[in-house]
Amino acid sequence: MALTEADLARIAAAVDEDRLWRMHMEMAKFGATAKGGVCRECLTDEDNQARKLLIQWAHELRCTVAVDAIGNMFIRRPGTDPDAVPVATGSHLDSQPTGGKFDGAFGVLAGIEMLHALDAAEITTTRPVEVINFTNEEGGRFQPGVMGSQVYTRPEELERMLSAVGADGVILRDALAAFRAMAGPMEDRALNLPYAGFVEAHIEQAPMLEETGNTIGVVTGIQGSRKYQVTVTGEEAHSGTMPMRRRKDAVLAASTMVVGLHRMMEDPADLTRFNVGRFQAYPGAPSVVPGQVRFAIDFRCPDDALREGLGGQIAGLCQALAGPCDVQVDEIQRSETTPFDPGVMAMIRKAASRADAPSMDLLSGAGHDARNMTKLCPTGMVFVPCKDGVSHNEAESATAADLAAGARVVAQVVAEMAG
Ligand code: HGY
Ligand code: MN
Ligand code: MN
Repeated sequence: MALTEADLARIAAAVDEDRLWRMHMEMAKFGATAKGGVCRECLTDEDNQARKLLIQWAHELRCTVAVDAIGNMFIRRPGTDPDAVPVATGSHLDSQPTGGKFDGAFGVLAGIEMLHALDAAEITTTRPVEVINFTNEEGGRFQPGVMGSQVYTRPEELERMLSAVGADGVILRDALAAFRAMAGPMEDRALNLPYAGFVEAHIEQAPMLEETGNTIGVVTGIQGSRKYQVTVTGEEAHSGTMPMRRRKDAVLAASTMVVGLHRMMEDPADLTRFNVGRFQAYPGAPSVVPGQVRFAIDFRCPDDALREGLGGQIAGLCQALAGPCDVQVDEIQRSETTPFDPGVMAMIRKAASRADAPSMDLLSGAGHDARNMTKLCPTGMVFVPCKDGVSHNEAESATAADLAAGARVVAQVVAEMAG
């Protein structure tokens, strides 16, 4: 049954800014850093504690919690039709190693606040409503990122992802088993079950909303990206004795590649975003000529042709700059620029105006689980401002009022889709 305008307004009014803020501060205790951020990498003790609190909150709301084979968590509020395909919102509780309190957590907690608001407004939906906490969105400890939604929507990827080895040497499969043992018995959820709609709330992670004085970003899509792992192999040697001309120095070769790649990626239109955020030299001793370097490339660009063209030159340029070393370039993730559903975008715009929140359309430079969910159902995203556009940084900051505005929009859109 369709909800009325009055129902949607009641849901928006029932979103409690203080409760939502308190939940953020509670979650931010898990992995809290001295600089005010969080270090809560996927399936670490800190992430598992955050997951446990989420389970507790779900049970307090009389919702069920299910877990799938990659550890995604599904908190379900039943609808009147148990056979109806559900509608979901959600994001991720894991963080970057020097992350903030809001990237990811907001999307999950906005979902929990939505469940509170539906209860407070005494709304019964036809479809079940779910809040999802996706596993390993950030891709810091285990690569690649947005792993949970990738496996959920492409189950054939499960075995490869379960075998991912963390930066600390732990295998994801074992980390997941530790979480399951710690969390106790939970219902199992199959991968790739359908949804009738998905909407994800997130901080913008860029300064457009703040600069333009808007509270809600209606996200039109997510720019495409390509991620690579590069392994440069030279030969270890004594740094005081081996003549320079005879060395196979993997750091020298890899640094030359990084500089060359940055030059190649320079783009007058400023569309490309290129980053080498991890660069590890082995054995990592001052007196040993480094025998191996592994570095990670994160390359993004909204223009599909430009991204394909430049991405296609990465391996060749690395080969050309390898000098006496060998180089192997593995592409570990590739996404096209993905548009969101115009119908969901229209619902977000209307919900923002019902909540008296000024909105604008924008494209997401960051990747999100919502991108993978577009394979399953009509999908959209809601952005709220973050201070100075700063994210992936312990200084990340957002206001309680803006977070509540985002939660009001998500609650209405999910309720509208759930009928
Ligand atoms: O890297 C990203 O775009 C996101 O934060 N996972
Ligand atoms: Mn995020
Ligand atoms: Mn992030």
